[in-house]
Amino acid sequence: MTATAERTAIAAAAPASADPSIVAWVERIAALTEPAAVHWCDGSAGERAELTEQLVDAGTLIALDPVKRPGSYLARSHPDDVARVESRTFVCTESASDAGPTNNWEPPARMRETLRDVVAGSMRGRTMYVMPFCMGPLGSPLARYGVQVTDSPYVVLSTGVMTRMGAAALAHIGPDTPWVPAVHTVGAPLEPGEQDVAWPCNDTKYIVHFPETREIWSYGSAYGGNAILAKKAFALRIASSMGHREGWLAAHMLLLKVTGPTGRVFHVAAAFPSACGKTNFAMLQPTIPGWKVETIGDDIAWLAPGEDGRLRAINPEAGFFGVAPGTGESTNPVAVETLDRDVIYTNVALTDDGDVWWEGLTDEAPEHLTDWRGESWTPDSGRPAAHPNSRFTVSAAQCPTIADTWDDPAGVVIDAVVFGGRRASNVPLVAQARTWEHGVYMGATLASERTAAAEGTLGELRRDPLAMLPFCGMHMADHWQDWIDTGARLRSTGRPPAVFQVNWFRKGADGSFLWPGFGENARVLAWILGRVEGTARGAESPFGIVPAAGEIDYAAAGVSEDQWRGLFAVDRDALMAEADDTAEFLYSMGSRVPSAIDAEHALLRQSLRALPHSS
Ligand code: GTP
Ligand code: SPV
Ligand code: MN
Repeated sequence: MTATAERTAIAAAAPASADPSIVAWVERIAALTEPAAVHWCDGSAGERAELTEQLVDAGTLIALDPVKRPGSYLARSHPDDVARVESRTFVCTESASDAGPTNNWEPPARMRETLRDVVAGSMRGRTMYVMPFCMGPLGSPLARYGVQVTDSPYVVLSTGVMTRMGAAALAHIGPDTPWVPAVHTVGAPLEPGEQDVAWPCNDTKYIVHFPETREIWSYGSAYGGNAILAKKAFALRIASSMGHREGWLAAHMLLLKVTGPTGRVFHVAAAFPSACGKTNFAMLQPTIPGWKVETIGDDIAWLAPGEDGRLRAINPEAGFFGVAPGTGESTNPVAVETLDRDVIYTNVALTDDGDVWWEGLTDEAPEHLTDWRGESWTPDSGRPAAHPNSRFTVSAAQCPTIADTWDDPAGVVIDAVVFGGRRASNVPLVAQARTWEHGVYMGATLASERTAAAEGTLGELRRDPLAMLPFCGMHMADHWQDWIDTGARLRSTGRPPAVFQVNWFRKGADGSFLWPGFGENARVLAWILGRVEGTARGAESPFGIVPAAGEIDYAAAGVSEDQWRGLFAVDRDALMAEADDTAEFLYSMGSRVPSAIDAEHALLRQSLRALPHSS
């Protein structure tokens, strides 16, 4: 077939509702990547069933026991394609200074050339799938659109769960609708007659963003955030830059709805770095009577001041791509129930009777398993059965605690904003910011111990401002300024939400967690909302406002008085050293750091200097 005939075939196969701009782009990418076929996804159940069957035949998916796990499958990735690759993630703005010091940068022209070279012919022997998708409720003024092409049917299934993908999204993209083009290839072309592998990928990887022209290119990985480009690449990196220009905020935040004992309804947006507790907090089951928590989102929120002057938020996603290890009846029973059907599991262990298992699902491991690499495993094997970053992909709609407002096109009104990290020391269980600006400072200077969600050394403490370090598609300090400006806008018409910092992970001298976490976090949440309502008492501390004595019944959570004191301990020397480190960090961010952030830092220093010396 000649190139021209092929292009005509693509146009002929395109749905009638496809905007010509999409068809032309698909033709261009097909000419570059040379797929054997092009499939326009409609997002239907039939399409899903067909692709699933194809992936089972190819050995990419293993069908789980249809009684124990109906409609559910296990995928085992290539052992080197198990997490996001931050070192291979690029933000390519015309000027390096617009990507800022926290991003890998290359000049767009050079990166385009590199990409053209690696991507040329990369889909040979494979089908290119075209996935129109919508982030946010279809038709919502806050929703945004995109089209991803991919040569991975596993990525098609995942995107089908995680976004509103298919014909309905396509129908919403008219001639005047901006849409973000996203190219994804596993980078493993097949020669004629070549046998495919279960998880094709490439040692070379590129996850590239062009925020100014709003494009995404991803090469070499089929894993999570590297490949489901609607998620981190679009809904955080490109979206942070879109929001900068349009007056809204993209945040690595869960959203939850809380009904208090008086019947008052609150909404909370909370940012925690990867694998630091968002999904768990979003599905929290309160241990205190009278409180009800419902789920709106577990990973990403788009926030915008509404016409009423209140901060509103939507969850742009439609599913959960959640961390499996640690998810069990005693920690997150809601997730366990959500996972009882129609789930794609990636890199968990397989039981001998066709079920899945991971560390923390049950207290005791089964006597025999097949581990995430496909090898025989027993409790004496001395290695985890599930990969620490193994995940489940499941539709949000099947979560038993999903709020009926979770897909409200108008979004929900946010009453409290929370920032949290994984901190063994220095950071208290909870503190309220004195002002919006103080809250943005807490978020901007957030540090957290590294997890398995990306490559790197586990446990190493690093700054993760606003939990956005790997996800900010712009200069980080400009993103802080967007937060400061949002507060100013909200203040001009009403009141910005209250802001808090939490830390579920503080450890005692013996190295164990001081706070039981999970459902008991409801005690902290109740105090937070009590502060919003004006009913809970606080006390001044260098961290901000902490619960006054007697405000949180820690004993009922099984926490001793000593442990409670440990959760709020103020070690002057350690805090001074951290403040020095913060100063260096702020300096490293350059001259764009908002003056309000510098002012908050000076205030913190002042309050630390006023403290009595550590005994
Ligand atoms: P991403 O999907 O990577 O963005 O992660 P996430 O922020 O949604 O984290 P998630 O809720 O999946 O939790 C990650 C890990 O932290 C899991 O192993 C949880 O069991 C554990 N975890 C969550 N909440 C708590 C808590 O309150 N206390 C303790 N000790 N561990 C927690
Ligand atoms: C994270 O790492 O924050 C995730 C998983 O939510 S991924 O989609 O792979 O980025
Ligand atoms: Mn995340």
